[in-house]
Amino acid sequence: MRVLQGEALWPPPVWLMRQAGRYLPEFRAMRERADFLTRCLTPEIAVELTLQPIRRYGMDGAILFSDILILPWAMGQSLEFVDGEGPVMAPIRDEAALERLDPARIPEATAPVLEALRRLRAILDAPDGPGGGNTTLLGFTGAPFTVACYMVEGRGSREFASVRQMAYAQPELFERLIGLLEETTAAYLGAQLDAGAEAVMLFDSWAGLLAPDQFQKHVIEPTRRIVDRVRAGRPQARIIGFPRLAGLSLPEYAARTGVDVVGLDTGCDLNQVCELLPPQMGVQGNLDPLALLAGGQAQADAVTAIRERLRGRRHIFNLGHGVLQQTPPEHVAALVAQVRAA
Ligand code: 1CP
Repeated sequence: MRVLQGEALWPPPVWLMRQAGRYLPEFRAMRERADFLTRCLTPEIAVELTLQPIRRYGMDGAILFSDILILPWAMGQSLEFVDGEGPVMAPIRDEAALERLDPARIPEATAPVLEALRRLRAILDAPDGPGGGNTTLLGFTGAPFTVACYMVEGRGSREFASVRQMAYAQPELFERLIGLLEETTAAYLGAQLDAGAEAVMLFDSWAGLLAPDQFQKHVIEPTRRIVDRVRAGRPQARIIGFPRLAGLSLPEYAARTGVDVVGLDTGCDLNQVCELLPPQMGVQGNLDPLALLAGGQAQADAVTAIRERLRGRRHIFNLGHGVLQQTPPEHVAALVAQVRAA
């Protein structure tokens, strides 16, 4: 939280994207007891899964156990998590399908998520609880473009060609979808902050698939409007933006969206980042998840390089994308110990 509020800390704080996940045996044990949506929508389970990596590693950030697809699900789009395949939804390809989405359902459908945040905040604020009263509680959503990718495609994809084609071929329909997501995302992030999240993160995992002018229109502009709306009633709201694979559009994203900290993906060259982003801009990242999978000296060298290169900057140590399922949990312990060494 201190880095989000403007301080540069040494050593930097650390948490990891997908820190609650299948690489943890205690997560796999819970997985056998309930399907994915049930885990997201049962406060006891979501709280427990959020806390697992805090208990094990004492991470500085606890990210709510949930998913970016909860929002379209809450508006009535069907969603199923299929083993070995990931999310499957009834794709939205025309006006009629878009019309069937009902944002009025969101508050009731997401009530269990907000309840989980309330409970987590009470647990994490306790000085004798997990995290010792020092762990920042992070809420999140997907950013409009990335959520639209899944809503239109109906499943994961490497290219998300259907959604990118819709942006050119049916611009009105696409812009209505992005507009709907912009509005509902801002409201949902606000509700998460009001329920106890101390900061929120916008995951734009597929932002880098867009051509530059489309990136401007469907990533930067909606993000800026979401940030403005969230802050309208909450000037103190702290927001992390993660425009994955943004490449040369990263400086403009950092300058124009108003996010407090920008997430760096694995491919970001830190020398360029330091040159192109203003010195007061906060950054989060960006260890290669494959280095964490490999462990040993290669991991240690990569951690040292990142830590040292960003020394003196507002930096939150993290990966460049999520923890991979095959990652040995000891590698994460070694990472945290090394990041925290004085
Ligand atoms: O139990 C399981 O096997 C389900 C795997 C899983 C998990 C652990 C999914 C399905 N979602 C999650 C949790 C999750 N998802 C979190 C929780 C907090 C944490 O980080 O520990 C977060 C922040 C997300 C965000 C998310 N979901 C993103 C953005 C980040 C990213 O990875 O790029 C995306 C794209 C999704 C969609 C999604 N949900 C689940 C899967 C397998 C996917 C990806 C599908 C694909 O391949 O495109």
